[in-house]
Amino acid sequence: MSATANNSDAYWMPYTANRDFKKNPRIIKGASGHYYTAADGSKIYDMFSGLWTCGIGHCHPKIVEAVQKQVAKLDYCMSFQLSNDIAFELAERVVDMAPDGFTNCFFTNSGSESVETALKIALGYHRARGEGNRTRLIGREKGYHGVNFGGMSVGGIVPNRKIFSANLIPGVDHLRHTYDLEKNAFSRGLPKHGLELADDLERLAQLHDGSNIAAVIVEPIAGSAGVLPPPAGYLEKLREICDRHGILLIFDEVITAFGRVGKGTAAERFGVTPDIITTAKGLTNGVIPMGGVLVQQHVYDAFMQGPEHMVELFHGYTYSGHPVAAAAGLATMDVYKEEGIFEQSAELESTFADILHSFDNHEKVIDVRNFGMMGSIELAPREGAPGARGLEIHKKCFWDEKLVVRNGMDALQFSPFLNSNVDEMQASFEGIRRVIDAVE
Ligand code: PXG
Repeated sequence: MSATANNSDAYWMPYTANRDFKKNPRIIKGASGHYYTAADGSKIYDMFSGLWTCGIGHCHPKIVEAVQKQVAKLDYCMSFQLSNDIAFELAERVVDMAPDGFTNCFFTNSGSESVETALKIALGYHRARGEGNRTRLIGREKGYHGVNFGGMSVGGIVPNRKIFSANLIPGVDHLRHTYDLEKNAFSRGLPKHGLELADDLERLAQLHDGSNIAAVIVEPIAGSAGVLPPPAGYLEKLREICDRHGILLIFDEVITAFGRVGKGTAAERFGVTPDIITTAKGLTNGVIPMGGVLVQQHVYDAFMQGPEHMVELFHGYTYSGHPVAAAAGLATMDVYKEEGIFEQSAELESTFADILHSFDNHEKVIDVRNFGMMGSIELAPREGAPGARGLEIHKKCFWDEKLVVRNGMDALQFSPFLNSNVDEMQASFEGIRRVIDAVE
């Protein structure tokens, strides 16, 4: 068969080598717990928990039931000047899970939309406080903040930006990335070197005058770029510089929130409190698309002025706070709590680190990185064909070892279930080792 499962070529797939994929499609038709079911009926162990989304596992009965009930009760209601009961309930629950000081949640439908929303809130915040001159946004090289124009502009992954170069939004600068193979290769947890890279923010504040900068956005741990934990002390230093200049700090926690690093947020784990946190993925365990932007009280309050009949923020989505998504979110929050998912994640992290770092001395491996339940094994690229080895491993893992392994170019990325079974996790990495050994 040359195209997809039903021999159709119509689907233009996202972030996929479409022509290569359609020659021999990898199609999933079901899932349960930690396993997918492939089109041929075989069971496939998911080493990426969806796409960093399904930390609890697939088709959790409690979430499935909540969604089924809600869709029969209230399928949709207008989201502007009207709302549904459970969106309010979910906002409360999410805010409770966030660090102290966070009081409000704005719902979106994806991580990309959460980022756009956060950037707009940052600009609106300063304007509302009489500092409309604060318009400059700072991102970081190798950052991933989704695919919309704002997020792409503050993002720093070159292939994502390349063809849109002339259309990126103006007034954006970037901190240097913190990836340093020479000094930090094979770090366990936070790398030791690179704290001084946070001073890039001070330099930009000197260059533009800090009073013109609205916000800096970083992933506490860069995910898409291949899992880059921050140098020890780096996030604390960013916070300090932001405070000095009145700059808002935004943590993009689309990956790191909801237990991925053993706590509700990476902010809590690192003890560094940003002003705004973007989330998505784990908010509903990936079951229904939904994102949320969490803000501290002072951010919300800045907007709550002027005539009460006026809309305070001219921004929102038709599906903001969608009742079925919110039902999935509420059930997800219940499972996180009832099953102690964040605690399980924290407990598994050192075993996961041991397994990953058993690849440190492999001849094809140039780096191994980990933090929480996030990890990467970076392979040496093949001469003249960067990314080819990574993709071949992804495919061979699927067909020969019945494993889903994500590759970003030659970096294999791992997002194990937060409630992984250690034996299964170990066995899956043995499968990967066989594949790494076997490929050229
Ligand atoms: N911010 C961060 C930090 C993300 O990781 C987004 C924003 C965008 O979310 P949406 O829901 O619009 O896709 C993401 C998404 C990878 C990978 O391989 C990760 C993402 C997307 C694609 C690939 O790690 N994360």
